[in-house]
Amino acid sequence: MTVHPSSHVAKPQRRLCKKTSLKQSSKPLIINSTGEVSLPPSTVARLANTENQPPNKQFIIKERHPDYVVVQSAFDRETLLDIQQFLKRKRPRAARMKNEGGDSDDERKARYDDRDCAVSWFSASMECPWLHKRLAAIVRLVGNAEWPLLKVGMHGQLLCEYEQTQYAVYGANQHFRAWHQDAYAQGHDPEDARQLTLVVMLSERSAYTGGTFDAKVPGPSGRKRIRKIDLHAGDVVVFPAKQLEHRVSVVKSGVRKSLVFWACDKASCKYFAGEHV
Ligand SMILES: O=C(O)CCC(=O)C(=O)O
Repeated sequence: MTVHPSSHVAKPQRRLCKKTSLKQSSKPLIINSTGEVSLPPSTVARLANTENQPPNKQFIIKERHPDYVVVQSAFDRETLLDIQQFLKRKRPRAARMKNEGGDSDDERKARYDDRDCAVSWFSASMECPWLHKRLAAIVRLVGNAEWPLLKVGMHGQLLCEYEQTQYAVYGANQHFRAWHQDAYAQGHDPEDARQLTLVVMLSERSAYTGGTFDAKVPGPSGRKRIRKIDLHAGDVVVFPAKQLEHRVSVVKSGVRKSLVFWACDKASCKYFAGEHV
């Protein structure tokens, strides 16, 4: 489990009110007075085109497993470039892990030395609404369709909260090799409200070696076995946060980048029971 540096309250990290041209970038980023990053018109048109498709045609399922689903090219090359542009403003720092030790529920969680990568957190809904919209659509149309863990409102909208989005960067020899779940049904931390996880692969397969996304799934005999999930840039792996044990193996060369997006339900979490609700 990754410890979120702040609470679930989504806050933009910085607010800029001008047109910013990034170094080494051919495309300018348009940042409005509330700090939101606007999309280039070409991306707006592409995304609108996708949203007009019937729900079952919006996303291509590349792999369906009882414990996870892989959405193929949920973000195309152009949109990935727009995401990279947005992320250039972020300054990822060494990730922290939670393990308070003893026999608390945190014993289940990964240890400090089992992870070595850099992360940065941002509110997708506030800083990059088009990205948030696409991720939330995957939660609704893929994740919650597969595992109906989130309540649905009268108009089909999900009654859930979204945690801040994690941007992770793994250089050579870095990893998240600790087997972990993103949340625990018996856990007492705010993160245990996570119900569905989306991991977005940002890097091309040729950009790094190693760094596989591994899942522990039941084998034919019932014993768990390791499955290396093949992720190409733009693919998204979706899974129930309180169910799938997973890890990222050591990156041998190059740089691997990902986003992790969580849809949460406070009612599913002991932390928010009683006085915390
Ligand atoms: O970077 C990834 O592919 C997954 C990261 C992860 O498992 C996590 O942050 O919990």
